Amino acid sequence: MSRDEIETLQSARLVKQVNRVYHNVEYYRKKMQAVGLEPGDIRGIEDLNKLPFTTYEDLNKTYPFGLAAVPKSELVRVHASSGTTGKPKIGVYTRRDIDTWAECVARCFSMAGITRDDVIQVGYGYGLFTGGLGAHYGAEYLGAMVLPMSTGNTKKLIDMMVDCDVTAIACTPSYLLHVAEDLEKAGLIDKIKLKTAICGAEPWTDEMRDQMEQRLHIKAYDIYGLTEICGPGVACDCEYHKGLHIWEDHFLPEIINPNTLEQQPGGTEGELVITNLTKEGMPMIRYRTKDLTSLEYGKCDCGRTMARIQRFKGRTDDMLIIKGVNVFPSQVEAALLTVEGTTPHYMMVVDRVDNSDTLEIQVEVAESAFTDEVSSLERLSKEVHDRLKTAIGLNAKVKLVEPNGLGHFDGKSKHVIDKRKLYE
Ligand code: DLL
Repeated sequence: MSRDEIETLQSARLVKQVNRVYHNVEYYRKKMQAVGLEPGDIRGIEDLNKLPFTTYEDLNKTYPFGLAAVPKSELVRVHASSGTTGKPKIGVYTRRDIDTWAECVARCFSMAGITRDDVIQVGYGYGLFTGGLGAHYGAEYLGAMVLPMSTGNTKKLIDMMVDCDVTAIACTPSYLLHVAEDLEKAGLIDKIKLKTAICGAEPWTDEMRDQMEQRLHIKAYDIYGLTEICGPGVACDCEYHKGLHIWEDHFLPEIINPNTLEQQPGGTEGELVITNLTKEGMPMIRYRTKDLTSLEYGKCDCGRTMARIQRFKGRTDDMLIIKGVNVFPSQVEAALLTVEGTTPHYMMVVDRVDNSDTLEIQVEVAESAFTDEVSSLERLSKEVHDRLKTAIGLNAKVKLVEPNGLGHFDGKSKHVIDKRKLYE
């Protein structure tokens, strides 16, 4: 499609979507009324910047189904990912939303050269996380054969990769490097038929791509998405790796300056904002993703005309992605507050060792609980570990520190040391 054709389609879909949410979602209607807007004021994408933004705080206030634009009986699926200390961010889907999502993921896979002749392992987690089922439905939509491996059993993944002549894999980039290492150790690199990897859910670098391509003799592609919009499959890169093509017929992207909230022109960095043009279940209108990047509108060397999301530069909030799991320091803090004998003085040290993310939580012990008795410190350490496991779903190494041992800073204290340097 030419830029004109894309924009004409987007405008028609935006007008329809704004009408739907105005009439079906009280929360959106009130937000529009608060700024004096009626659906008729939105005549096309040129009027997009009149619409109020939607944020995580809106999702939190209306949790779980307050932004649904259809009756509950029309909803067939719920996915979720961590919020801060509030409620999880959720996405809900109608039957048609599931099909649209599968088609978007299938387009990504197809752009990466995957066809119905491929055998694909899905190594993203299945469950509330969108990665597993999202990739699964996309691969089936394409007609490929899917092995729903999920996460957690690398030995079985490797065995079946060899036995079933697996040709493609969808998983996080850090996990794929871990798989590469295990394949090397087992001397199995020459026994696999893998040719393509579709990696996403966390930021990764060109160096990581080079490593996986060289070590596994494959081509690796970058896939982006987020629960609130649908999950994986919002955008993916083509063989030229000059940005991730966003499926603009379903997702209307903008870049805003996160401070002034002004729309920015192509090529300028800022916060990515996405509007769901076709989602029925819980459409997001100008959703602030908190991901920092820029958009490139020129035609790509591959011939595709849909805009490309450029390298991610970070986030406007303090969300970390550790082993593919979204984690907020505020969740760690809230968990520590429930453990008697600890203080809210803590430091999260995130690193990548042997291609696997590690998380160490250093926490100051309260004066009252500080003792030389090893067994009671061990008990405290285990309790912190277990509470964190429940709160964030990760096994953290816990290091107890003596009172005032972390040093206190003036002003805003620093709670994270991320040694991975994933954003350049
Ligand atoms: O991570 C959806 C997904 C699953 C995408 C599988 C790709 C593959 P959430 O758990 O809601 O959804 O996390 C969304 O993860 O706002 C980004 O900050 C980050 N993210 C996702 N993909 C990429 C990527 C899934 N390719 C949040 N590069 C987003 C950089 C990514 N960051």
